[in-house]
Amino acid sequence: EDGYDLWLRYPPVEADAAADYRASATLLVVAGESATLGVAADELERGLSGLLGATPERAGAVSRDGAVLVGRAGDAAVAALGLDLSGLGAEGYVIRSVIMDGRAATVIAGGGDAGALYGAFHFLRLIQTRQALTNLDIREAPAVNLRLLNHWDNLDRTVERGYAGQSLWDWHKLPDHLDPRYTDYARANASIGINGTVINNVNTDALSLTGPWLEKAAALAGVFRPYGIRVYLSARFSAPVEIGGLDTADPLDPRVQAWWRAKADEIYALIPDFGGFLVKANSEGQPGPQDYGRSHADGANMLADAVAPHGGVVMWRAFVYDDGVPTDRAMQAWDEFVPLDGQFRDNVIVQVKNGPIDFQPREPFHPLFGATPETPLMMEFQITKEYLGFATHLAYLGPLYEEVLDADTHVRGPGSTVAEVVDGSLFGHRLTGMAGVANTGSDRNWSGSQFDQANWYVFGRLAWDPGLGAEAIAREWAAMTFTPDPAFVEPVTAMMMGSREAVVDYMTPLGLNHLMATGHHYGPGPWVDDLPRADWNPTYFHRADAEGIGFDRTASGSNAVSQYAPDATARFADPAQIDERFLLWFHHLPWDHPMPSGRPLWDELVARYDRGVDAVGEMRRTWAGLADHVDARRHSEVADFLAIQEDEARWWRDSSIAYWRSLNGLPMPEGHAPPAHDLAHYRNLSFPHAPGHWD
Ligand code: BDP
Repeated sequence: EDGYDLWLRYPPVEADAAADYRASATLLVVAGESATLGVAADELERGLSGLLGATPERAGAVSRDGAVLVGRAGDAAVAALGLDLSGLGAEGYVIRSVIMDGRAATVIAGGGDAGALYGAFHFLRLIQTRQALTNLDIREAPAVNLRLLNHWDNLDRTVERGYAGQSLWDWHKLPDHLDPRYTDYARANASIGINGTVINNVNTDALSLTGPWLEKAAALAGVFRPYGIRVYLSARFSAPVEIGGLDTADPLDPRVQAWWRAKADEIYALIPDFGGFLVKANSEGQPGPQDYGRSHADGANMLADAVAPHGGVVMWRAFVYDDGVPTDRAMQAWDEFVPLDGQFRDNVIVQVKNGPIDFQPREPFHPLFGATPETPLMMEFQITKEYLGFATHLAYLGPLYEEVLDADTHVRGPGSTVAEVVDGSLFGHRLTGMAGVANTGSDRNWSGSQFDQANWYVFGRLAWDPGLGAEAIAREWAAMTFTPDPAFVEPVTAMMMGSREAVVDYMTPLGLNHLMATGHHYGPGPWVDDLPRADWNPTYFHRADAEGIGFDRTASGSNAVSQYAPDATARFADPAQIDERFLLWFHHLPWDHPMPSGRPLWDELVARYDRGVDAVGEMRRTWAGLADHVDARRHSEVADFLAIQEDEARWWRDSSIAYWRSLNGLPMPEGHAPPAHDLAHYRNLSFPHAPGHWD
């Protein structure tokens, strides 16, 4: 057990439960023929034979009690059942206990191919999580259309912000050799409803749009297709110049438009179900329409027109910040995109990070959500933990995703959640989506750590249904990935649910953010103030001095708070009303500001750091106590990583406290130990390639 099998392990169920399950899976009847039904049937065979120790016989009809029938709405055997399959779309499905020809059977009926496959995985999950297979009456359809992984994978096989080895895509051997791992990747994604993958980095190379690279992409698309997964590409805006021989990439120039149309035609000839383009433009030095005095809408629409005849989409990112020092970087996306509302083509969707800065351990929701009634927005979450301790720190991101999706934008009155913006219901949009920046790589365990697999898993499950709840998903994942024994699942679920808050506490408590050291974003660097752009420096974000700490985003400061709807603004703008988790994001406050706990701000801050470190110690103890439930290899890997995490949580705590004290001169609050070393010690630590022992 090295984690390769993810949550699709299918080990034998306990003997006393197996008999009942076997009685409900005696025969496998596939109602029609297609590549997707083929892989659905294969997965059912594989899963059932692993879980139940008996491969169900394949049969042409339900001739015995306990048959499993899998098919699509249009297949005769499914249609004959007269089930209500309306409104499922191609990806929805029902799973029902039925009587067919006098026999008890379970039907897994997809609206289309993908639905049948998703239903098959759901059926297996029922057994994996030890639910009964009797009286089933399940109906599912995805909340959003585009459920995508974004791979920040480069053509040299490095992965930007990837902590799990090299890129999964072995470009060198593509398109001629198809690593079986591509198929397992597709299975894993299909099992959680992910239906698209952007295979190259948003900081992209125009080369990826040249013939040989398109052939490699087409080869991957061929592997993924039966699993209902489409390939998308990040497109470099200046490609017409770099690989097209033009002297401009101006989106209003007819030659540029013609070049992109021809490029789209070329791509679709190779990949008929190509999904479309993802674009990072005019951000962090990337080229874009503004280089020619044009707007994001001009750029997006030009690409949208090129893919529209083929049914493709353009996902245009709103993560923009450019040269010059803004008053408040958190405001730039709203400033640039709100005026463009209503100007985008129907096949453009604007992709917005969950928060206004950049994938911090905690941020308030991005103010664009709810601010563009005429423009569909898709959510961009980061699955890879760029700012949350890479692969070694255990942080289950379900609560982060859930917190953002459940956040109330107030734009159409109370209860106008971010999830309703994203699923299209708030403004009636049909094009909807969620993207997750992937954490996969060539490591045997895919994600760099066993528990980071859960972040891939929860992303997919919440993109399918934002209402599922992070906790239920954690429970499901833990049961499938390790063991469904409640003596394991309950403590592990509790540990996972508290883990992200622990990271927030020891890295960036009370709304602080972006305090990570330069470049790599790993360890603490709250003192860093020497980077060329003001907004790359942690000091820009925390604004601490002798008197106080925090970024004033109210009317007396940058007034970023005014970008939210009035009710949300009122809540955030008042230090007495604001949720203290966002306090220092919006307010600059004196160190003795009284907190809801009754403690002054300084004491509260120190208490949070200690709470974070203690929580990691508790996680270690919990995990140590579960050794009997987990195979030795995975158990010890997790235990090692938790030890690293505890050590580094203390590093974060001690160095941050030492730094704040160098500014405020305050004594340690009673009962809290001073940092182990002085500030100079922490400032002088450096680890050019990888961290070592900091102490
Ligand atoms: C930041 C990353 C950077 C990405 C950028 C983006 O540090 O590597 O290129 O986001 O999303 O979080 O474009």
